[in-house]
Amino acid sequence: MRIGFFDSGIGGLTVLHQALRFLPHEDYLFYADTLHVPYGEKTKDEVRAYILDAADFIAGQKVKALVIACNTATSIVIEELRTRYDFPVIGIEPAVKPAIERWAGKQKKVLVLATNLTLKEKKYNDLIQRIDQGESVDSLALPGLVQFAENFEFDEEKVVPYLEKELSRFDLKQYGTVVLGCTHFPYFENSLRRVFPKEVDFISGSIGTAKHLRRILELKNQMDQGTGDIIFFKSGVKVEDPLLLANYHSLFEVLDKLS
Ligand code: DGN
Repeated sequence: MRIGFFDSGIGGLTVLHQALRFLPHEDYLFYADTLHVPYGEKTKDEVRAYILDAADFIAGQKVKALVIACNTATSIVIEELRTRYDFPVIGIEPAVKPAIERWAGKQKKVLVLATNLTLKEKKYNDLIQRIDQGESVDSLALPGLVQFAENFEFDEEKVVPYLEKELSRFDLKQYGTVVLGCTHFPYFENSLRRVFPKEVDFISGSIGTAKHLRRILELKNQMDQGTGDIIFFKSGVKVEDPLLLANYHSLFEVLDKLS
């Protein structure tokens, strides 16, 4: 049986990319809700309804697990999805904890980049309160990066000026780690590196999510002997267009060059 992956758009492919590394002998179904992307600027109720629709569709395709490869969606509905289905549902959240632990006592702060909705949600605010009362964490929403990614626009000459403008009010020297708290952001690691001082490191939750998925399948004895095959859906419609499929696959190459 396939493993379902869900995101509002192509961001989730940054998580699927890691799953293909850790679980190459599985087959996958990737669902992008491109009709409703971006989620980050919508209301919680709107986004919740879109996710439940998409997740029900994916469940109808008979998957053995579902990865919510979207920080925004995870922060809103992960608990609800876990009670809704009888297969495991795995989410992703900003990797704030490992980022803070790294710099504990070393006078460096952590900057979390995510969507507006993720940063507003209780799940994120509880998380940073719990870790260190939010003292060494700053955060910033970068909706423009989601837009660039959805337009397959990765040209650093376009992205860097956007980042410079958005980050101009921050003193970038104070940060030790930047948390990529939106699955669309890892595509822009090279542009981000050009803007931040070179000692800064970047961390996302995608490796942790892929390893967690593997652990769950191992525990349930549900590992398969697949080939890493992926079928793609855009808001409920199977993607058959060879050009678009080639574009999706080319994103894995973009990510390969980064890691
Ligand atoms: N990729 C999603 C995330 O990780 O939060 C959301 C992007 C969006 O829809 N704005």
